[in-house]
Amino acid sequence: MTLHDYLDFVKQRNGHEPEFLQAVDEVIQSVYPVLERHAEYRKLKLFERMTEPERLISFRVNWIDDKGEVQVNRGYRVQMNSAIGPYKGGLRFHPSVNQSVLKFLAFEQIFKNALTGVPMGGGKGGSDFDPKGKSENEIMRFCHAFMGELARHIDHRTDVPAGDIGVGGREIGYLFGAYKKFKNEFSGVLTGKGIGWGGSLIRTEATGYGLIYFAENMLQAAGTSIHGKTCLVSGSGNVSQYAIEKILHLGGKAVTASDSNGFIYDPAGITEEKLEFIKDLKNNRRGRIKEYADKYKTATYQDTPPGADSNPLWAIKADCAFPCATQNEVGAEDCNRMVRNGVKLLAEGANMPTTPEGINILIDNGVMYAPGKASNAGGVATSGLEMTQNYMGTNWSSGEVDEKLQHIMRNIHEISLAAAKEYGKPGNYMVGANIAGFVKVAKAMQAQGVI
Ligand code: NDP
Ligand code: 2IT
Repeated sequence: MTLHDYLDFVKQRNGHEPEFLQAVDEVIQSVYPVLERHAEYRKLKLFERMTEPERLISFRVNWIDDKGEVQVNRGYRVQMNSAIGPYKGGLRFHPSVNQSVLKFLAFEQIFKNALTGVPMGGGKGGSDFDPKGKSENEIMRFCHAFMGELARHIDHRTDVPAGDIGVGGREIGYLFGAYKKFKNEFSGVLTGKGIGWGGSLIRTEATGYGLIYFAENMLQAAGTSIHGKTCLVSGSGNVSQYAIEKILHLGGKAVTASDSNGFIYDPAGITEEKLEFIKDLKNNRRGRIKEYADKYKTATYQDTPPGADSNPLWAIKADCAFPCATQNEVGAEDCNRMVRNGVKLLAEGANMPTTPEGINILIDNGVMYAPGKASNAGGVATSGLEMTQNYMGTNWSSGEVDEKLQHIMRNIHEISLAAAKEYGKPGNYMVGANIAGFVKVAKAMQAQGVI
């Protein structure tokens, strides 16, 4: 089969799933040379099998809002691949959630989880439920209703969900409570749990911290470091908050944050105090990032019109860029501007935030580029550490978990570079991460037969 044949195979079966096709396209472009070299992988149709979910569950979620009206939402769990461990991946609650979005996320998760070195297969789930503007009771009722169905399909040795957009510590609590009640069982069936009831220290921080550890590895490989660098960060949720925190710890300066309405630019830098304001604003008060500029006069706020081709956040002069909000938030024009402005590194905190055209522009112009499946793997890796602690019935200190996280990110950096070099693309983290993740899963599927 040619590269085109593989793409056609997936297109024919998933024609109406643009995000899924985008994720598959990137991976097949990277791993085609592996398939050329390995007749046994081709014969076993490993790539074709990896693009077909092992199981895709879609279900109705009914709940009653505060006005007493019945609401109907759609819930999903995509159990994509279990060759190297139980299905593992987050739950996303956002109105944009559909089958295509969750299949792209579950597909990415297969390779990301393989890169971590922790035994976890790939999965993802969620709902088109919009948490915005909902009361605390509505959130709780929705989470309980959602788990009412999901509980039949998961187990701590089978499928272990966690958070993603719209699902944080609060939602994990309600989901866990429902699972425990329905199954009459206290187990590590979810990660991102609270400290004191099975959660791991550093899981909350892990994705953002891991992202900056990964970027620091890239910069050190190029003979420099994040110290003194000006950084653009998008989003203001879990990943962004802890990316900004780690940039600060390592002596860099984060100057932006955003949400679905707009972004703030603070040339003076986001300090520890200002970051605490963002955490309180987004995690407790659930307000808009605009309030940051109302409070801190060093900052300006700008609206970002929905559906625009480019975002002026990426036109700000800086050294490093960390998109941490959502898919396809960085387009070709944004990347052209970053190249013109001398941005040296872009590492993805979000999943698939850069469009394929954008990635090509970055790579062709020598910008160091890290794909999310490598650079944001610290979150799921630490979820894996939470699972291990749950299985062992123990709790590690934050120092221990942080050390393991740093080690994992360093290892992902090394194996990605090694795979890129082996396949004639030295320094290409995208190709390297895709190949290293793919080969690990391919070997496991080969060993387990056609099943
Ligand atoms: P949160 O829900 O905590 O925060 C999401 C942030 O992105 C918010 O600031 C939100 O704005 C903004 N956002 C969401 N959707 C859009 C949109 N369509 N357009 C513009 N802004 C948007 O999510 P996380 O921080 O957990 O996740 C962010 C990204 O990181 C996602 O791509 C996720 O898949 C990825 N990721 C998350 C991991 C984790 O451990 N949580 C692990 C690895 C990757 P607003 O405040 O207005 O809603
Ligand atoms: O995209 C991701 O890796 C996550 N949302 C985290 C998944 C997890 O199981 O911790």
